[in-house]
Amino acid sequence: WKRTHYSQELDEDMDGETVTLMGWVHEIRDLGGIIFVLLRDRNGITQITAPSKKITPELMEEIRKFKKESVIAVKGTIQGSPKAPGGVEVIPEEVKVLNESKQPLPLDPTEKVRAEIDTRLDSRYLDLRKHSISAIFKIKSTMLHSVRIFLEEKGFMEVNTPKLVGSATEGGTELFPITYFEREAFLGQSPQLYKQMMMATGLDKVFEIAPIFRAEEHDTLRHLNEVISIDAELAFADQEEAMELLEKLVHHAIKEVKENCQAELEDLGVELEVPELPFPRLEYDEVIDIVNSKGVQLQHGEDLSRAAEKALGEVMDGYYFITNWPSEIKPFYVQPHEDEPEKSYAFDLMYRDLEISSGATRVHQHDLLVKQIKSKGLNPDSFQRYLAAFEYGMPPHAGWGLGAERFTMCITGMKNIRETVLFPRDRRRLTP
Ligand code: AMO
Repeated sequence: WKRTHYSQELDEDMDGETVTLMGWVHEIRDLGGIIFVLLRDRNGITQITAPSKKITPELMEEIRKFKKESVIAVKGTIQGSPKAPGGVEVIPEEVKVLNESKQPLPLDPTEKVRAEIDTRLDSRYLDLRKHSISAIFKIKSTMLHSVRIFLEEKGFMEVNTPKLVGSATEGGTELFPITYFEREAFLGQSPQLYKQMMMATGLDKVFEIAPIFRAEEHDTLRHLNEVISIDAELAFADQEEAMELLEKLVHHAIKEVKENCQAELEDLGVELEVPELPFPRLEYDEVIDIVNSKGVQLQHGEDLSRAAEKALGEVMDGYYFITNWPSEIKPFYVQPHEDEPEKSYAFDLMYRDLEISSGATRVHQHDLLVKQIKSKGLNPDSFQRYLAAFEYGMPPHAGWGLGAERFTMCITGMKNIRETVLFPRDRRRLTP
């Protein structure tokens, strides 16, 4: 037995041809004299039609015993059938149950009975049999692929940095401590320090696509404890170049998804719009005015609250940058303005009310970096090896981190970040 075709490869022009399909029993309808089985495979569904007039009683009995979600192989002849999905049906000649599914099912892949997200995540292998769910991951995969191609074409080299680390990088979010032999260590919150150290190597342009770990305690639709971060760092560059790279990458990835994932977007009912370049740029001070004008309190020097993000999202429809953030709410590695050090060269990329990326021109001057580490209440001694890279020829540089799941949410229209991760990790969930 060898599979010859996927469901989607069958059409009326193949009338009379013999094919072998393999997949799952999506549905079975037994009308006595005729049995209809819907066989579902990676891309589609084919109707297997078994009329007692045309096939042997033994074969009829074998088919009658099929159970929902069992894995089957069907060898048969194609016959044009305008009413069947895809315009064809297959009249079976031989069938084989490759593996029988237990009954009852923990959830119904035909979606006649809708399941809660927790039930779905518990049985993710079954949940993903729905084409409307696997579509999200095909889109995510296309997005990640297009990001890699885009960055490589721009001269970026893909790197891998450690996820077992000795110190914090981002203020604000908590670290996951782990036991590292006789010492304490942490799961990496961001490749920040490593991608910056790469700038001192002469490799100039690097990117990494890898997990980051955040011990965020809150339970929201936008946070997980493990996500994939798309990180880029560019030497001899400032925030303007970093922002331009980021907006072009976002634009390119959306264009690629629109071109290559038509069926998946349709499965999700998404009309994807390719955003126009350049993206609007708002200054932090303007954001305060907008938010306050919507009746939401936001003081200068505060990070955006959820209410502030929502108010902003009502005014700003697509992708946009927020620039000139106060230094006090940005991490130590962000370059302050020379003449007005309370302002920084940091930016966030937003989509409506959702932050999808942060970036900045970095501090490349050793002494200023030490000063900023201290002013954030951190100890420069724990950054010794990182700081050393700034003493022997560190070029000016800039970069950003783009959350792969939040970006996938923007493209697929998902409201819950859990929908965009195969096996999400949140405060309550560590399995499967
Ligand atoms: P930041 O902490 O803003 O910046 O993270 C960058 C982007 O990563 C995503 N992200 C998350 N997504 C879901 N759940 C989380 N818990 C979570 N944490 C982060 C978001 C966010 O915009 N080192 C800097 C980047 C840089 O300056 O290069 C950083 O990590 O989409």
